[in-house]
Amino acid sequence: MSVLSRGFRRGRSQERSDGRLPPGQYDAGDGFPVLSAGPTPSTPLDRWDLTVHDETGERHRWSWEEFRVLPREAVSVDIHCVTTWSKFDTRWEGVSLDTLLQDAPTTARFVLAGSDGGYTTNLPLDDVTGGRAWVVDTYDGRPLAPEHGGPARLLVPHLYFWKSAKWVRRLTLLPHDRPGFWETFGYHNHGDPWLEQRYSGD
Ligand SMILES: Nc1nc2c(c(=O)[nH]1)N[C@H]1C(S)=C(S)[C@@H](COP(=O)(O)O)O[C@H]1N2
Ligand SMILES: [Mo]
Repeated sequence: MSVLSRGFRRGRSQERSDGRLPPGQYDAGDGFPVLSAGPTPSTPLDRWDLTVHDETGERHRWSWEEFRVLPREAVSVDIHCVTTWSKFDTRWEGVSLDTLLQDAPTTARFVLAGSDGGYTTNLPLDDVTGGRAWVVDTYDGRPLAPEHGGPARLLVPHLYFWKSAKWVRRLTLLPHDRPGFWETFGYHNHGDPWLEQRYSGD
């Protein structure tokens, strides 16, 4: 028993030699924890849409069929949850935010992602453009599971994973920053895992 649990702990806390484990994180290995602040919503695909808003109203809307034929990218990235697990080489497919936001108004400097169920999270536009963020609908070659944000979630792997809003439906472009759900409850406004920006004040 003690041998097993010691082996397990050593596995969990193992340092990577390649410098890909941010400070204070452990490698979750094959595990993929589910972290949701509420129940898993279920929106039928024929009622699903993704919209881009600014303060003057809706600028774009894609139905599921329209979203599915946008130019797609496959990405393999490491993800880092503020609760200290990291997962390496996760494989996703979806649409780059560069594609979704390509004619964003020049006044926009922030985006507030909004999800089915009411979750929100805020990001600087600079963090979600330049090939660093996607709306993904495929994980490891299969449709994204509902508990992991299916049919589609935001993926912003260079920030803590709470910024990757599951069940995303709306991207609101803003000239000024507006804190989202966890940011209002004390999480760091930016959330860079390499700087350990876990909580406000870090
Ligand atoms: N809509 C929504 N998105 C969310 C969350 C949530 O509660 N609701 N939790 C966030 C947090 S804290 C993390 S760590 C990841 C967890 O994603 P996973 O459940 O696929 O591991 O989703 C993020 N996106
Ligand atoms: Mo998290």
